[in-house]
Amino acid sequence: MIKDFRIHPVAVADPPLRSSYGRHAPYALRTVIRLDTTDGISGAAEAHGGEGSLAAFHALREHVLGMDPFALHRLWMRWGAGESAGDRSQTWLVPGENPNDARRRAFAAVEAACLDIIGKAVGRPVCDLLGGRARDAAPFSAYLFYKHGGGGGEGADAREDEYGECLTPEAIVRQCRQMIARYGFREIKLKGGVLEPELEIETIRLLRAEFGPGFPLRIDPNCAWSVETSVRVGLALREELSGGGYLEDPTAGLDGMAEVRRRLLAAGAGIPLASNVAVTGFEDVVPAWRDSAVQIVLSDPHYWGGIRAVQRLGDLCQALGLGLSMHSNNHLGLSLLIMAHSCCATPAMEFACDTHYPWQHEEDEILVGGRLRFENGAVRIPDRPGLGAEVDWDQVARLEEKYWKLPYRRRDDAEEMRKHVDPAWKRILPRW
Ligand code: GKR
Ligand code: MG
Repeated sequence: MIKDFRIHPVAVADPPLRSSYGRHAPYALRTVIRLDTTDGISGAAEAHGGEGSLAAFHALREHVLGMDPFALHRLWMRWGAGESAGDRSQTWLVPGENPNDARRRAFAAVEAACLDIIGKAVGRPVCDLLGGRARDAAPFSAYLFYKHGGGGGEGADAREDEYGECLTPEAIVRQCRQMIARYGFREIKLKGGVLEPELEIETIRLLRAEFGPGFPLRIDPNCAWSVETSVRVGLALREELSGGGYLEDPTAGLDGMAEVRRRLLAAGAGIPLASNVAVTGFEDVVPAWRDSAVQIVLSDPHYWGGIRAVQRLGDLCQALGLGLSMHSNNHLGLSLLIMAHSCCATPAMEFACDTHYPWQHEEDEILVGGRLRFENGAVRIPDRPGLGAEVDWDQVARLEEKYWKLPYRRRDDAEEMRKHVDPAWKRILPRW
């Protein structure tokens, strides 16, 4: 039985990465939770951060205290019944800031912590509890960002800037070389929607010229483009985004995506469209498939409702003939483990998953033993029960102290743009 539920908001240094949402703040916000059972076993999980997540966890707490960690369906039946039916898309709100999926995000973290407990109780890793491993290691992609100079953090807490300013196609190629040399990634994702589309096309072409077709490429402008621009970029990059690559959320909404797909196909370009903006829950999958708006769904064990939700999504995608990949936001090692278990326990996960992990720093890791290691771009499931790592709770306490001292309570990339780049900056969709 669960006798204690601790909720720790934390702040983690983050470099000034750019996307169509704006610019990352010097700190990314996360929440680390801990459940303790009457048998003396504890489980942990990591989730989105800030005050919205915190409120959801505090509301969920009373349902979790006294529960059997095996009784996850019952918990969802009670808690998920209150889920709001409103818009869960990420068109305007970044993942983790939409109140309409706050309940499933909080549930997902409790599920991961309960699976951690169950794994420890029976002495097996989490993915072995869920049907076993489709693969022993989870492959991840090199997630490239245009960025300003700076490594994240502020003042005396500023971090080393490993990648420097990257606001040109050449600088992104350099960033990619560095990242691949360090982590061994075999697939590449570029966060677009930042520079003029012509420059982003050039960036993808330079990446192809440098790394060759053995490294599938994807670009994700988070809806910054009109249907016309999306088609123009798609046609310009029809070679580069084929062969295991994809075009992710070029434009807003399923109707827009469907129109892009129709026009690309009519021009003989079969590059698949992927989405984590328009497709964020099971409710969206059939409409996206029916209208041929999306060919690859990006899962995420955080906001889809947990590791088992990713497995169910994999089955649904397979039945509909859709591909499956995985989305990421800034995160620490505990989330990386949740993502790795989700990938390894889901046979349908055929693309390397996204991860922001290279953008965080050793000083902020909350796992005993430090940062997790990538081998050839993949994270091996640890040979330990549960999620496979011990949390350093003193470090969590230090990061929580920082959270309460700092003014950041939600992710607001537009505000950071106004502070540092252009006082009049507004998110405009489509921008090009
Ligand atoms: O970290 O700026 C970012 C990304 O734009 C992130 O917020 C997105 O959710 O990585 C994400 C995506 O694939 O859309
Ligand atoms: Mg995306």
